[in-house]
Amino acid sequence: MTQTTAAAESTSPQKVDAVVIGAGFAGLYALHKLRNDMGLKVQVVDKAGGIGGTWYWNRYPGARCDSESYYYSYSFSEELEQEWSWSERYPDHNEIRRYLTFVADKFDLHRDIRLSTTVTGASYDAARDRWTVRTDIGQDIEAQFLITAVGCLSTANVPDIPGLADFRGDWYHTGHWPHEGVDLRGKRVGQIGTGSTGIQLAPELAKVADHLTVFQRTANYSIPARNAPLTDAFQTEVKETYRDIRDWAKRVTNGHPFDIRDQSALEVEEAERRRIYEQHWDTGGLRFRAAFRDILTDRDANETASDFIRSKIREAVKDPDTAEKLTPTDHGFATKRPPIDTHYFETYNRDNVTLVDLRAAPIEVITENGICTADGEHELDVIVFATGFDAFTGSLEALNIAAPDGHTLRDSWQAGPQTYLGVQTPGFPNLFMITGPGSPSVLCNMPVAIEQHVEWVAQCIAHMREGGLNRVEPAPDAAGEWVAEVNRAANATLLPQASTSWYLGANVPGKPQMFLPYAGGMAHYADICDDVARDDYRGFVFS
Ligand code: N01
Repeated sequence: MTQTTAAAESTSPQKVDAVVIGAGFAGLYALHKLRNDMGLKVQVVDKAGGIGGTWYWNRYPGARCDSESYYYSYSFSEELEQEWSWSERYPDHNEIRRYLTFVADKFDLHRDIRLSTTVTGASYDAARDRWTVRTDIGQDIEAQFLITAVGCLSTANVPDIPGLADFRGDWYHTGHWPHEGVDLRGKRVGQIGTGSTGIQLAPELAKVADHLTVFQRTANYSIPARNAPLTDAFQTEVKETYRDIRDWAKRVTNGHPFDIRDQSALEVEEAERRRIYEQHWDTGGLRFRAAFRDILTDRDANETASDFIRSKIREAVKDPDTAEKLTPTDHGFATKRPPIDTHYFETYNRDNVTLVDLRAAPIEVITENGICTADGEHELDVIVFATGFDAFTGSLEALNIAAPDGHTLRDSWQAGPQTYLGVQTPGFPNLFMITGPGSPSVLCNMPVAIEQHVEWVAQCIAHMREGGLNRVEPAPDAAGEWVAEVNRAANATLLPQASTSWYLGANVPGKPQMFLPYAGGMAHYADICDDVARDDYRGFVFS
């Protein structure tokens, strides 16, 4: 081959049927479905150096899934279910990456995944109905379909605190934890943030750091995870009943195969209510939410659950002043995503752990020596930001995807994302989002939400191919009505009442505030999607 031909080949676009951005749970399944089941030519790209999506990046001490391992997994292959065995009730990040690697090996996925490749932009040629996806490795990729599988929680939110650049120690965001780990022995560590991540992290940091100072803005509820190794008997039972487990996960609100008790918290006597809460507390994990049917819909019912957990915090934390600071009073249990923990509250009984209440003394500045609050300076060697993500929209907007009229997603979503079913947005033909804003996503056990979306998108693409259709996008009216439905569903719950929640975009300064996931329940949502498809893809415009 001559040099000129080689240069021309390296710059001429790669041509495929579909580009998938992201190689986590969603991207891997999209590749398998579209390529292995449907015969499409697919290219997956991911800026990470390995597969795993969120689990490639989140390697902070204590990083572990809050869904239970046996159902935080794919259901599409019975063979896979039988071949893979989970070791613990909640898988840690290492085990999840091993699982996804096993999946990628088994279904021969690696050969169509380009890692360490960042998408820098995408534009649509309306004359040819083709997306051109630009990357930082120089070669464009052309495809009829562009599918984002970038996750809902992928863009780190590092708060803009003055002085960070002056800090002489090291600082990390949990979502970009160094793969080689961080040696915290003998160090004074400051942790900002007490969401699900911070609550997993603090007990682990406290075990190794010389001293841990936790900077808390909002006190949080948490339920003991009660993690434990899975017994052989349990694993056998799961494998024998997997079909029932998967069906169960699909017919319930949150994609977790357990039923919510069909009783109001207000229907029972106080002693009986306490007994039921104790029972669920002992079971541990997200199952606690299933104690009564109205914990998330009735303020008084919610208060009984909130009060129960407050009493547990006061029992666990020996110093009454620290216990009071750790006790949430400004929002109800589970109106923000409920964390689960392993000895989180007990961690504050250690001599090497201090809690700083930022409501009483806010952070003013980061100095070269540490963090200065209104009460004075806390000297630190390391600062860890467990401050969450620019959820739902951050990663999508960063892709710099432009519609045929030149508007980017960021331009179009200035007042908040407008999507139809969370799967497409008007003006962006043949762009599909897996677990996009306006779909149940984070309110559901993610693999259940992901499989449903991938399968629906695949079905839509098959419909287009069978009908000789080149282009699909939602009608603006359909998106407007769907946004109204997302708001209606949210307002039927207590979820929008937690005013600092990332469900509302409230954690990122300047972000438009609207309730972003669909709270109408996964099973109900899947029925709507199926009904739309049966009704000739009502609300979508094909050409
Ligand atoms: O982030 P968060 P996260 N100054 O946004 C605080 C998923 N997840 O990474 O509440 C001081 O919930 C902020 O305070 P406040 C799960 O869906 C899953 O913990 O805004 N503090 C809060 O305490 C989860 O919900 C798993 O007042 C600041 C914290 O930082 C989602 O990821 C494990 C601040 C951020 O909490 C996000 O959780 C972990 C500031 N300027 C996470 N800015 C598994 O299933 C923010 N904070 C394994």
